[in-house]
Formats: sequence, structure tokens, C-alpha cells
Amino acid sequence: MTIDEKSGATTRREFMQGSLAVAGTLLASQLSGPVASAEAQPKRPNLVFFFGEGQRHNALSIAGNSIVKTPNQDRIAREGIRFQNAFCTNALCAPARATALTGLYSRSTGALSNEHNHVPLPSDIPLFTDLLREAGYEVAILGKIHIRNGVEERYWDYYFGHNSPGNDYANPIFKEGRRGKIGEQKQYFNVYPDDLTVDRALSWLAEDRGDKPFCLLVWFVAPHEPFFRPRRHLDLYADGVIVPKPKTFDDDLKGYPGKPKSFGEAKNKIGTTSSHVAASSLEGLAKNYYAGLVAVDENIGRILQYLELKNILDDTAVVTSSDHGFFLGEWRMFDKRLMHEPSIRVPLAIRYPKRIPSGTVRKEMVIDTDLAPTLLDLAGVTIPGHLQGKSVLPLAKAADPSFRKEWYYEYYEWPNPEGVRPHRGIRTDRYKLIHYVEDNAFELYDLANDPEETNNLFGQPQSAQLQQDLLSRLEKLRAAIPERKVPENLIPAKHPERTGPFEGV
Ligand SMILES: [Ca+2]
Repeated sequence: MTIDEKSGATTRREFMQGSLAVAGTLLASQLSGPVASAEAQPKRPNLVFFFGEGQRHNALSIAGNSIVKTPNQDRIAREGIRFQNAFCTNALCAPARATALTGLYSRSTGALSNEHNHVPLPSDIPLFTDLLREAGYEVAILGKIHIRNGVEERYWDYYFGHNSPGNDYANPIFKEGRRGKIGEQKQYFNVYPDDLTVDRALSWLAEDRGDKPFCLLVWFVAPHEPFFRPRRHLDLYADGVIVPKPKTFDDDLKGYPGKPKSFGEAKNKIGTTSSHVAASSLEGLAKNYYAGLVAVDENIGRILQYLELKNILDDTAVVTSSDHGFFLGEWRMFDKRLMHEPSIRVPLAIRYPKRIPSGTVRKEMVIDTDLAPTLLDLAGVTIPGHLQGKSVLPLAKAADPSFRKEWYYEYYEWPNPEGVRPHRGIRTDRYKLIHYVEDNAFELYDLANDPEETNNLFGQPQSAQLQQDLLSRLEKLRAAIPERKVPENLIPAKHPERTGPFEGV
């Protein structure tokens, strides 16, 4: 499969494209060869990777949230390492999940948006779980997968998943599979999907696999829209809980001062988006959102409890994060997609006492392309050179201010009911520049002095040099990421306002 053959590529770009292709070849040859013997390797930890759905970085009690209580995620963080500046690189379900599994940007996976129903995740890109399997791991993925055409086709020792964005919270639908074969879709009745997912995960954990280590991915669907709660939490937050109103909530009524049209016209607004009636009020939305996260935390606790009872918790590296963040009323928004802080910041914590001292907290910027290399590193498996992130485990030993100075953000999906237009951007530890590519509009923030992104500095005379510098760095970052060209006939319907499919994106 070709990557990008149309542009006058730089040497760096050609090199990276080449390395990506080599990685694919490597995987194919490894998969056809003998599977590595687990006995020949030193004892490797089990891996559990909990992936949240739109969980904000501060939707954790350990992060200071005054409403939601998350004792189990707090425990993972408290007994391991917690990253206070973790981010996703494309705040949307399907692309973020493809990134988590591959360690590559959307630009390189080709899984650009939720709407690419027929675009496969290219088979020559290994998932980190493919590499773990070659190294002798049993691999399982359960819950909300939402990477169409790409994950069901891979080998899983156990699969119990669905590809819908939100599933049916009362009567969920799943496919189940074993040893590389996935069965037909089946509906289950009167059960909360994440409860059922964890029931299945616990059953799979209890199976005899001899000395083989396991890698278990439990990916939750709550609190995705329509934000249904489990029945046991119907009354949670019924009385006396005040949902704080963000200070930008009423910017909607003021015409979004300082923001470009592309931002102001986004339709993911609480109370006014007719296609999203489940977000009709901030209070209702926030309480349902947090109640869903309480159920997620309880289910994480069920797995931790099992590992503890079996006396394998300390032999298991536990990672918990989320695909992207979520607006809870900032600029009257819900949902995600945009490059603003509530949308791109995610939780990230890892517990593995053999390599991570308890109580470690780090401020370095880590991103979702780091997940796959980190999980491979935890397993002691060589990290392939084509991965675009890096293991965060060195930060468990010592802080490293040079770990990452800046990173690239991208968002492609268009058209969409949320009315969020394609954009890309650069975030450094202090600044953020966002470029809406269709109308060539920009936002620029000094996050040190303006963490809530209220004062758009773009175009202001005192920012001229800064914005030029950031624009140039943004282009360099983008050019260094190889592009997986999406076949023209598989690109979603052209929006009338677009100048061309993905033109300039
Ligand atoms: Ca999501």
C-alpha cells in the first residue's frame, strides 16, 4: 500500500515513509514465522490497559475534582505515576483509538475520522498487541473498540467488542471472538455495557493460560452520549450538588469575543444543538457524565480486586487513560474535537511497582502516541523505530524537562453535525497556536498567563514574531509525520463548503 506519493517530499519525510513501510514488512515476516517462546524470555509482566471514553483530565478525585469520586483510578495513580500534562493528538473516538493501538498519528494511520467507515486501518501497520503476541503474550480487547475495519481483522485470543460510538446502554450489542475468529453480532438485554464488558474480562482472566503473560485491554463506553447511567446510580448527585458554570459559558451570548468564525460556529453547544438533545442542560449533562464515570471507576476496581485476590497485582502493569477529553460547558460546549484544553487533556496513570515508585507525579507533556511504546516497554519488547511516540517510563526514574518541547495536533472530520471544522495546531509547554485550514483562521494563546484560553493573541502586533515562529514550527512538525494517503473513493461525502477533499488539511 502506498503512503503519500504526490508531494515533493523532504528527505526526512521519505525516510520516515520508508521506515513505516519496512515496519509493515517486518510485521508480515514476523507473523509468518514461529511465535517467540515465552519460556525463553525473562518473566514479563501482565498488562492491563483501561481506556476511558472522553474522560477529562480532571474528572478524577485525585486531580481535585469536587464532584466525581474515583477511588480506584486514584489508587493506580497514587501507587504509581500520574501525568498532569497528558494529551491526545486528535480528539475524536476512532482516530484516537487507532493512535493508541499503533503509536502513530492519524496522519500516518489514515484513520482520520469517525466517518471513514470503509477505510481500513492499513494491515501493514502493526498494533502494539500484535507485537506483544509475537513475544508470547495472550491478547484480549473488550468494550468500545470503535475502529471500524481494522481491529476485528487482527488476531485476538479473546475479543468482546463493539464499534458503535455509544452502543445501547440498556440492551447493548457486542461481537465475541476467540483465537482469531470473531462471531456474529449479538444483543444482550437489561445490562449496562461496561458491566457486561468487565464480567467477560474477569471470566477471561480466570482461564488457564499456563505461564503465558496476558495483555488485557478494557475500553469503556460510558460516559459517551447519550450519557445513560447504570440503574444503580440513578439518584447520584440528586441533591445538593452544584455544577460549576465555567467562566466562558456565556461567551456564546457575547458572540465569542476574540475567537474566529470557525470556533464560534461550532454546533456542539449545550442546550441549542437539536441533534444532541441529551446535552440540553449543563447540570443534567455534567451529573450524567460523572455518574457514568463512577461506574467506570467501579469496574476498574473489580479488575484490580481480582488481580489482588489472585496475588498478581504487582506482577501486572496497569495503565489508565482516555481517548480524549470533554467540554463541560466551557464556551457552552460539550463534546470534544477542538484543540482547546478541556478537549485535548486526558488522564494518564500507570501502576507497576517493579519499575515505578509510588506517588510519582510528572509535569512533562506526554501524548497518546506514547501509549503503544510505553506498553511495549513495560513488556520488555523492543519498540519498533517507526513509532512516533516514545516510552514515558524513563520519567518514572527522574523528571526530564527536555522530554518533549512541543507537539502536533490534528483534526480532520468534516462535515459533521457538531460543526467543528478541520484544524491543526502546535502546543508547547507555554503556547498554543490553532490553524483552521479552510478559512485560514487562527487562535494563539499564552497558556502560562491565560490557561483558560480567553485572550486570542493572533494578529496582535506584540505577537507577530511569536506567531511566525510557531507557524514555522507547526509546519516542521507536520512535515515530519508521514502521510497515509486515503483513497479518493473512500473519502466521506464532500461538504458543499469544502474546496476539495482534504485539500489543505
Ligand atoms: Ca470518544
